[in-house]
Amino acid sequence: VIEVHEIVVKRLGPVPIIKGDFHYLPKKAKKFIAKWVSIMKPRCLYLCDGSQSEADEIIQKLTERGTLTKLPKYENCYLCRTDPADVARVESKTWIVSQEMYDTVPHLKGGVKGIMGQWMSPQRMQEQMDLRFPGCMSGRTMFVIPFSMGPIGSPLSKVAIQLTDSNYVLLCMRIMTRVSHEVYDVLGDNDFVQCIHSVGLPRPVQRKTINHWPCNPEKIMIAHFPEERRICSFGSGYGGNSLLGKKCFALRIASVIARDEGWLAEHMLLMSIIEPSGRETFVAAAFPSACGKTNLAMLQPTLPGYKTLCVGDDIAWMRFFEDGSLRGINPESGFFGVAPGTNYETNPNAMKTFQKNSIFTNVAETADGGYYWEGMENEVDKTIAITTWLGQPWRIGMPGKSSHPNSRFTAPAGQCPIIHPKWEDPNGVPVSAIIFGGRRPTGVPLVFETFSWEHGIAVGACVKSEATAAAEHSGKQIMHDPMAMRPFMGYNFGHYLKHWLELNRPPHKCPKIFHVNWFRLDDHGEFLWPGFGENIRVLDWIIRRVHGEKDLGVENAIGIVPRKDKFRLDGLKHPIDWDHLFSLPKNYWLDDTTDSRHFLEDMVGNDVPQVIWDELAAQEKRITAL
Ligand code: SAT
Ligand code: MN
Repeated sequence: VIEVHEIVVKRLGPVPIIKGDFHYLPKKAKKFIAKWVSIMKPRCLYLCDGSQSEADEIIQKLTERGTLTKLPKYENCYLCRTDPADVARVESKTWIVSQEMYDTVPHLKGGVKGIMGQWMSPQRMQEQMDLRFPGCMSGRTMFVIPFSMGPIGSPLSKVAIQLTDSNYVLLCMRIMTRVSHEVYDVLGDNDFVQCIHSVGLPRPVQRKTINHWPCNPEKIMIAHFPEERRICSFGSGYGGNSLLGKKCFALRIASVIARDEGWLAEHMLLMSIIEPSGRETFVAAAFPSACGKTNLAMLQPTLPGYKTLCVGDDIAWMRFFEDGSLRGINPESGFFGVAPGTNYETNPNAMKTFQKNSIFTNVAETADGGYYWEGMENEVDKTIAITTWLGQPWRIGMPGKSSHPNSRFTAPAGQCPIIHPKWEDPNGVPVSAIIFGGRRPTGVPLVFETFSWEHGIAVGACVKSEATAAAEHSGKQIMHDPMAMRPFMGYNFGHYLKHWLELNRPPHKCPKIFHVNWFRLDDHGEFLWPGFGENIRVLDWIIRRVHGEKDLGVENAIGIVPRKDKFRLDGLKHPIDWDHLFSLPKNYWLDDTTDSRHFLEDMVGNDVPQVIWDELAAQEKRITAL
């Protein structure tokens, strides 16, 4: 036991450091840690270095305690069941704090409750913090996690330090981000993003712990301070609430840094498509949570001779370089993917990625020590005994679900069989197309290209999707999710649109923008498009458009759609209803455009840039003329 550095000692007396050497840390890191030790009062400090022995030690502790269950069917894989009250992001308890309200949220008409982010004043937030953080780590170990988003030392990367009292969070952060002592060398005397996380259950506990998963759902609060580059998260141990490198930093805080520095932090996958000729094209695609970004990013093409490679499945940081090209990195180093629906048919590359060194959260377990979830019916012995995510005995065919719909796998990106050799290139990869999309059961064609950068942004601003289980929303309602960023905006969405629009300036070569929808249904409620590996056909059309191949499309009221004879339909297992798949029901689109207009008026108000209104008006005119 070594005693903490004198600044800590002065404030609260000795707090033992059970691992690591405090003296070695940069001054600003020491100060930050000391401050939060004095507020949260942990029993001891554990300075993480990212080594394997560190993971082994934590895993052993968690398996002994019962938080993790080893899945002996695979190598170094574990199952974690959370408290069933802590299973998804909690958007209603997520806040952005800024001095000026309108830096965070748009100007809205009186009485309108906005959905593009929640603002709280620094004063009010301080009151909320004071009700939660003082003493919140009492009796617990505080882990200090130095991490980099993006390859350590890359000009596109950013470093941060997360404090947490959850060892599950530490294990997941080690997969999802680059945890390393080297971060301190990069840091030097510079500032870093400050990430403070507590499960919010000091000892002795006031609330019964379920599944050895401490949390405090009634007091959940995820607060972002973009001006200070700080995140304070309380009460939840789950995913987007607690792995602060992910949505909190890489999207909410980073979107603000990106605005200030002239780049983009987006909720997008990054991948490349290699045609039989060998030509490689990179695309970025933004879909709301749980709409299949991971499946597209790891697509296994059905068209012979095509190959795809994955750079990232959730977040892209992109910047225009001096030669005008847009280049992007995946700031993460792992996948936190939705488990249900994933199988060797829909996403073989994901399945292969998580055969070792992975964590499964809120899935079911088979009697032979494997994972199980909805969608794996054909890949396990159908009679095998299963234990559900709630610990109940269950078998395939019984009522109810084996796994939570937002159950997840957490797996190292480097294990993906089609990970791009350049996925950690400090200069990123060149992005030639941007694709928006969502779950749209009616009206929206399989694919269309927008008419311009400005029209593409307008289309992105009107992205909608069926609600998913990734947050607390329920039911099948269609929700607006502009740019797939609604839950992840760090600043005023109108200013964000302006920022996007202003990027169209010399020498920037703005990529073409497309919209896709794999989820359109026929009159019997069946999907009109097979999706998954067959989506290569859509990507093929997109990249041929990008490279300027002639006569591929026809203009209609919403954009450019494929000419049927120029779209690869050969070899599809089942005939498709092309006319339905691409139809533009006039009344549907009139309603849809009106709905989008109302959404922008109500939720973004005066902050909508005029160019977006112009694009919408032009679209309305084209639809009316149908
Ligand atoms: O829980 S996360 O926010 O990390 C997943 C998602 O909603 O995309
Ligand atoms: Mn996501």
